[in-house]
Amino acid sequence: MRYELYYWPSIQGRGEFVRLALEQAGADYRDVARGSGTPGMERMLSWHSATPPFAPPFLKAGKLVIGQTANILLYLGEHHALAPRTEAGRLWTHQIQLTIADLVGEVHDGHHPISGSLYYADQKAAARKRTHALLTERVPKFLRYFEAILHANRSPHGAFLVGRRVSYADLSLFQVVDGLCYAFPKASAHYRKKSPRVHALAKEVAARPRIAAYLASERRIAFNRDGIFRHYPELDQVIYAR
Ligand SMILES: N[C@@H](CCC(=O)N[C@@H](CS)C(=O)NCC(=O)O)C(=O)O
Repeated sequence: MRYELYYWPSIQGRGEFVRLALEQAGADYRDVARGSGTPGMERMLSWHSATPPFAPPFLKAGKLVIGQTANILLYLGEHHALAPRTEAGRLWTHQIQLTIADLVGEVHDGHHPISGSLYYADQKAAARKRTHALLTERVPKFLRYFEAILHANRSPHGAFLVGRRVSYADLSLFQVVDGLCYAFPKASAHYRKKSPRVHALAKEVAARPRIAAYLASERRIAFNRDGIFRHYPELDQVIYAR
């Protein structure tokens, strides 16, 4: 089956979490809007079907149309061995993914604290305050949490978030680390020291053959100022170890 991924064609955004899972799975997929623009996606977002997605990304898998990033990954995890088979393992992986989604939302709100429909330039003062809290309190707390999970799950075979094999949650954590490094290079220098397991996992994911090939390909859209992880030098802060 050839999947159809529907997402904005010029940003990594939330679609990237799905792209990484599809790439690691070696799945056959079409990134629809990158090939033929957004009209097809917008048609499906007119909410005329009985089970419409609210927003992109969404994935067409045969007759299924699956929305919400974490929900798409729940599906792909099950169908491509990117999550454990047990109920407890599947739910745990999903739980981690939902936590990553919370972090992603907070990163977005750093540069758009008042509204996504206003320009960054129109909410700069609030963005500065929000990003200060994001970088000094929230990101460190999330990273401490992932660090604790990796510590608890360590094994001689390496350290994944769940079980003994790579899961979609590991791919997503890589994406978060890569995004943070791009958006906040100064703060990330501190995070690298404080969360070595998280950063080692991100490095391991980036080096996996299918992911490395994807990252080097034209399919990987470069980070930019339209996505979730944005580099505004005035928001990046040097954080001193506590
Ligand atoms: N919770 C959803 C959020 C989806 C979302 O916010 N999509 C963005 C792009 S990353 C969008 O286009 N939203 C349009 C809107 O919310 O009106 C998910 O994780 O997939």
